[in-house]
Amino acid sequence: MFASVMENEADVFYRELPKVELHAHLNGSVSSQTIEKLIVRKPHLNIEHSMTAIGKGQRRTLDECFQVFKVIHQLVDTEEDILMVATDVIKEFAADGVKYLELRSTPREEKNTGLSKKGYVETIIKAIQQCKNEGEDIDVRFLVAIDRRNGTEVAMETVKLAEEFMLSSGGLVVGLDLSGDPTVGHGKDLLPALQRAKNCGLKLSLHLSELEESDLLLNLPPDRIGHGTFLHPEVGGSQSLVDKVVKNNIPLELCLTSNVKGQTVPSYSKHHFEYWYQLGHPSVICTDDKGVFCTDLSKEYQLAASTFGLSREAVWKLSQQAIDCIFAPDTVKQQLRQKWVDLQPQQQ
Ligand code: 6MZ
Repeated sequence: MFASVMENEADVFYRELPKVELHAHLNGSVSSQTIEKLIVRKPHLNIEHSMTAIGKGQRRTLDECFQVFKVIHQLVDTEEDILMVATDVIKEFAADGVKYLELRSTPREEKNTGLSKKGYVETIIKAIQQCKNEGEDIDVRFLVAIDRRNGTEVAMETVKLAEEFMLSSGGLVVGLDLSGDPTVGHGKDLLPALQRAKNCGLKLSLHLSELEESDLLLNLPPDRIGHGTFLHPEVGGSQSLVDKVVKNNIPLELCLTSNVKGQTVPSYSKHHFEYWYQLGHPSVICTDDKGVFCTDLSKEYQLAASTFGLSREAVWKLSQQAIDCIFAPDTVKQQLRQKWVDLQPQQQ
């Protein structure tokens, strides 16, 4: 047991590497330790660990992945739960060497527990502030997420909520995420909400999947792209989509384990990281759902390095360049760049 845990842990170099995490869904990031605490709080739900995580070597359809989130949502339905989950997740990222984190989550209302969407976001902000006050060495920002399953009206409400918090959170709420089951709804119906978000100064990170929809959404243009699995010609995309991404210099958030376990990419070696990395396009390694997919950011960097033959120097550069893609202002970028300089090993 101990040996297998050791085997799965990333090497020291990757754990000590300072990292930037830009694509992490809160409820997908809940660790097994935190799930354990939630299960103890809610024994009547009869939820077991195997229902909240996809282990080593396992694959699921994307639809099955979305079922897993539903189970976790049952476990996380009060402000108290959200506070615990968010502080645990932030501390775990910090312990993994993440120096800057953009967490994203879909505000939920739970009639049974009196949880409101506003209370949901406030609680996450509280968790971020608590971790800061406790001296955690990590700068955390928040992206309010739209789950496309909830339709256009909710999308617009979510943008208004995000707008409110962007103005009142002292810079902690920096943007908007569009996520959820890509087979539900159409991006064109969400355009007015996304356009409004953009106009009011929220940064946009969009999960791009369907081709026709991607073309439309790229015209906004978004500030970052989540996954971007089907953009390039070799996987059924097109050169014109690639050209739009390159012309607007839109960074990609790439999540290797998530894509392989969720079967949107056939294998690690066929992951589109290679395509974009070879183009020299800004590509940021991320976890997506570290709890559900049983990973962490150190492992993802190590996986990218071993799969695509990256030297340590190249890995260092990759993590450093992620700073250019963050949504926080330039002053934060400067601080992070200095941190990377201070932490750089003398000899690599
Ligand atoms: C699309 C995803 C996702 O918001 O409750 N989510 N959306 N693709 C993915 N790749 C596997 N992983 C997570 O976190 C869970 C929610 O994040 C989105 C889904 O809407 C999911 O319900 P929060 O914190």
